[in-house]
Amino acid sequence: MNQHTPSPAGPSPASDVTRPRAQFRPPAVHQVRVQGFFGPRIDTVATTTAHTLLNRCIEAGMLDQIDPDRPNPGLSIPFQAGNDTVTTQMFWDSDFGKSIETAAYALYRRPDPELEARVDEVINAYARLQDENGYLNSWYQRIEPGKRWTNLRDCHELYDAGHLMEGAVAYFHATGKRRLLDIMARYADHIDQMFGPKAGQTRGYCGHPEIELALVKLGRATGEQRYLDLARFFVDERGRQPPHFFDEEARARGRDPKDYHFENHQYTQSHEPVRQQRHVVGHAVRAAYLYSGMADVSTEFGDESLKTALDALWGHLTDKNLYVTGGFGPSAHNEGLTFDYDLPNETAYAETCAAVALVFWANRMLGLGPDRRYGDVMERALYNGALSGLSLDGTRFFYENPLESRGTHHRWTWHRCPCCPPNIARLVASVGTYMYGEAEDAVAVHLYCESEADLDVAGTKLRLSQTTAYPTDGAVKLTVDPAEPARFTLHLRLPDWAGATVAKLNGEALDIASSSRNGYLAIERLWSAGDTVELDFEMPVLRLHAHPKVGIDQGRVALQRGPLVYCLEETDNGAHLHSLLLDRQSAFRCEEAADLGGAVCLVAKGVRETAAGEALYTPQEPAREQAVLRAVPYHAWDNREGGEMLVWLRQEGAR
Ligand code: FUB
Ligand code: ZN
Repeated sequence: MNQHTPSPAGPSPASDVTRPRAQFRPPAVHQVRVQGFFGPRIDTVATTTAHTLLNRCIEAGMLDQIDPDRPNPGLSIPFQAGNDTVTTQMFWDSDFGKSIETAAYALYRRPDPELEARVDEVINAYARLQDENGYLNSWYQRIEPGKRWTNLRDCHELYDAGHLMEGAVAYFHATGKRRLLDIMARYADHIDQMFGPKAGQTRGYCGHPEIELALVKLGRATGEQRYLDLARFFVDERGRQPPHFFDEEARARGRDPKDYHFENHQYTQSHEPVRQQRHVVGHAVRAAYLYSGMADVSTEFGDESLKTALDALWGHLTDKNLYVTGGFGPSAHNEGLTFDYDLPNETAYAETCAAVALVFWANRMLGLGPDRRYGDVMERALYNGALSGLSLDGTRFFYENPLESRGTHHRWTWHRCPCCPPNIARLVASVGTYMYGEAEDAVAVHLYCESEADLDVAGTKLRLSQTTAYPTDGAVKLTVDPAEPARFTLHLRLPDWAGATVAKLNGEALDIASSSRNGYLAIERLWSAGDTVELDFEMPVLRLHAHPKVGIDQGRVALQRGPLVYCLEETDNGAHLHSLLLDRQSAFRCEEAADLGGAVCLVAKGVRETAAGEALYTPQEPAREQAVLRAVPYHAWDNREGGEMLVWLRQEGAR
């Protein structure tokens, strides 16, 4: 299917800033045809999940809420405990936005007139709902009229707008249908009038970032510079004080700003201006959406001051607060961060949306130039903490992604707060776009997967194909086919988990050490059709140790092979997974698991301990017997018989 290009032509550069020399932009979804590991997963989203999302949104009453031709459903979900201003029903528009986006990407994979008709029905309802002045929010138009723009801190109005904008851009590109794009452009115009630094405008921003990155997408799709400027305004304005915008807003509602369940505005990352921020704090999804928007604004406006903050935030997250699965945000209380090295396993919140948002953020950091610090984390979050959110059959979803379960944690079919299902679905359906980056005189391969990409570089069309069984195997053959011979640099990520790596250009060995920059092999040359690069990443099974400050993981290891983190499940290993110890010297055998869609499982030797008796405490050592341990990829857990699960394993035997 063709990408539908917008009119007028793309956005013009901001006039008062210099753009960075090499901006790496992800290709559009349709430019990459994905097979291999992600191929069947995209097919499942296209054939199943895209419909499931719409079914469940509609069953939950969301269409009743947005469609003015249907009876007003009123409040159907009670306000959240401890917060008398928020119900998840307030952000149902965002669930439709993400579901429309998923459907749009699904349509590239597989024409589906029924799916398209269903999306059109939702869009038509939004068209009927939109106010004369462009305003569009089903909660404030139908359930709580008269209160719009009174509580940006809690009530998600701009967040909803952002997700509908993302859906609109994706649906326009996939189908060429402008209706939702035009609706959201009108709404963006309205928001642009409402918010800004001019007299009569509100100098505010949303409690849940999202509008920033969405406006950049809308600006790029429509060519409207004002949307990019508005994105920059929201980024710049955040945390500007005193007085704090949310405090003023609360007072205007007749409320005491201190009457709030989270202190000091860290929850919404508005505790200080974004350029001063160095620590990832507060609600995890909000954080990663904000940083994604900041990275977009940094790329669009060549704003190095944002990059300084983003680099520090990245380091703080990945050095001290990231689960080995790429999930983050350990606490259910704030759905977010607590203190450094606080990475509990069984109670890990690690919301699917947070890992998905981390992929978004990493991908945008890669827009500033290839750097393994970002590419590796993007891969870790994608293959583990994000992908776990979707069952193999595409119909069930995790919200929390603990690294240990006593057998009671399972995917659900729907949730009163269904933010995660359409988030992981839209990510999987568009995963090709995360694999590559295009710049004026360079192309980057961030993720390896059997695929074919149609890119533009150095003034020519380029087809870049990957032949590989990755992540089952670390051998990747890239075929470079420019329409005309062209000089450009091909950047290829060298994953940090790889053992010995061999690289060849047209069959000749390449010296990796002298040709790498920032963890990417950089090959600059005049490329001609049929040139090949072969990479062979050794994929040892790694036993990862956590930093000593992560107390709970001490004396334990997490297994990783290639990008995949592993776990034990009760169905393979019997109950009481904590009684198993991995043999320190054991080799690992890779086995294909037919009951997990052919995933590679790791089999190793170990022992099982058995308690001496029923005593809660005893001086007697437990008895030990030989055992075989079978580990499965973390993302694939809870797809068979339910039971215990464990990522961090004890070890035994001589060092
Ligand atoms: O508030 C909107 C979404 O719902 C958040 O991103 C998730 O954490 C969930 O609370
Ligand atoms: Zn979520």
